[in-house]
Amino acid sequence: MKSAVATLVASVTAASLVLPEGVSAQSASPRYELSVERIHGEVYNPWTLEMDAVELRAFQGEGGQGLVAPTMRVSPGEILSLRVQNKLATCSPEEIAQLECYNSTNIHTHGLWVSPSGNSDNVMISISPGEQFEYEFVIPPDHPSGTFWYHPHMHGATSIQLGSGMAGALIIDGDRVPTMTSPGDIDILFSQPNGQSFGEKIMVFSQIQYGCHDQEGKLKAPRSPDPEARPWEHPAWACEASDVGTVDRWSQFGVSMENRSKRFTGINGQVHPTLSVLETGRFQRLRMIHAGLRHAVRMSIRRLVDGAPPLRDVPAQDHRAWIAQNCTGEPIEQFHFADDGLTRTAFRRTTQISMFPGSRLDSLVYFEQPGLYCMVDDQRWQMQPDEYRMLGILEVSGRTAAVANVAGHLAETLMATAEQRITDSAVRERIVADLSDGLKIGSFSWHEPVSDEEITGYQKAAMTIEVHEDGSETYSIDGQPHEHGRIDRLLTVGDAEEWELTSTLGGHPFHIHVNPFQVVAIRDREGRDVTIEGSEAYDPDYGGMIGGWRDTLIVKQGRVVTMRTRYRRYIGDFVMHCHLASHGDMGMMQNVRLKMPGNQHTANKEFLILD
Ligand SMILES: [Cu+2]
Repeated sequence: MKSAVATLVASVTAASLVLPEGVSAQSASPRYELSVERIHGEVYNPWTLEMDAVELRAFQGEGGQGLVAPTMRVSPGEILSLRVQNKLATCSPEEIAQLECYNSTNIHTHGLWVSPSGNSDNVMISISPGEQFEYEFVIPPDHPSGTFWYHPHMHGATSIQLGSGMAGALIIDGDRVPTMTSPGDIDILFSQPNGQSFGEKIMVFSQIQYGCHDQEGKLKAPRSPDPEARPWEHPAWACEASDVGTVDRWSQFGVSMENRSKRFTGINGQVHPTLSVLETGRFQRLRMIHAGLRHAVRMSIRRLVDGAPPLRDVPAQDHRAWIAQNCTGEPIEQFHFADDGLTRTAFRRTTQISMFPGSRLDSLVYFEQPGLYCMVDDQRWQMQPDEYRMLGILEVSGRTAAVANVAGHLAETLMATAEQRITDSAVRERIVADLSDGLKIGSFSWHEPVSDEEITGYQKAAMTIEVHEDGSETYSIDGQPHEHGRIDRLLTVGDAEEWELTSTLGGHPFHIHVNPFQVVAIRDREGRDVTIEGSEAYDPDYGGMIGGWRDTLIVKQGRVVTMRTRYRRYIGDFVMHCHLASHGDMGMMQNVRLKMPGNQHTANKEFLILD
């Protein structure tokens, strides 16, 4: 994998700044530079066991690894400065005429609680080819630490750009110690005083939707001879050795094409990588980011049997059998402690995590035995029965480090760290007592529940697909496809509201910018709670969600999601939308304006829809 250009990242540290006397630079303010350009790379193709050559739009910068964007890190109270240079070509007249022009771009800092205006997290910005833009994201001192991410949010071009793998991790690092009145960062418990910090692995899951075209420009998408074949029953999209796969056409997207392509979910820009940074005898933090387009990631980790044929020697049609034969170890327990970057009030123990596009999930894992482990993806969803896929292999090094009880060992390890790192005895005692009571970590959770008394109003949003008689489809929220300049919801800063989210057809990951929300209830058609493990109505995709805070949530047809959110601090215009990129591009999105109380906001009033 080669990148066309390695761009420089200049890190300006506090030491290099000249400041007036009495003014202290509180800390380093990180500065990053990204260029957006077409790069050449390779993607492993499990159907052919070959590397497919690709030419894709990509974020390039220091620390990037080809088809995944560089990781950015920043701390609360800092300003994240980011220069984005768009080095893509100006669209040709033909591209413009065919409405296939995808070379303008921008940045969304997904999940950050920052201003949606000006040169901050403003998705109304368009950076044209040849232009550069200086972003400044003021991370407030009371911003939670956690796993966030960034990606382009250029309406109409998001599928093409995200479907090229243009996404990277954006980590907020924190070292705030909790007090009796304010929360702290869970990170402090992962950094042991003996210097043995927990390991960390960032995994950016991508679904790169590349296709190869013949001389007439026709996509090489072979069809099954069976005219009744369903999308996943067609052969996978083909690429010959002399082809170069691209993501340049809208026709490569949509539910049918994304299923027909049979592309695999990759990790950090690679399909079926072997990730080899994990060690036995030490807790490891997995920072998982779903930066894909459509398919869920439902990952379990199981020991791979010794002597198994290498995964990369096994063609995709044989993977199911290979997994059944070789990924036979007991699933490794994951101690799930954050959703969408926001620390939960307790660890949740599970052997399979579930993620949909846009969401993040942090967990801790502990390996007792060295060796190779399977990352198995359970894709048994409604349209693809019995499908299991591989995400990749984990290579765990070190000596055997068996413990009698991993959960108990985790509690002890975290308690020992708390004992040493937290000086206030009352705070320390509370944290230790919480940890010993079912691994509770409420002192590290940044959002208080929204009480009934706090609610000032109600909102409803139905993610809607209308299928018309001629077979065409309309994608919208509440029936009106997204339109620039039309403000669909006018909300008031300081309010707290309860929302009801539904879907008329299919499942849609709902995402709203700026303020996260608290999940209050998820019910099925009969009104049954679907989040309780072991109950009849249980849906594992919603396991343990009640009470948790997040910014992205799958809303399935037949489910009613109730959530509550506070509109805090930031005013301005932003969006809420389905995070299946093609649905958002086709109009399943609304413009939201957060205004000051008492401010009637006349701008765009003629477009205002009030409900
Ligand atoms: Cu959708």
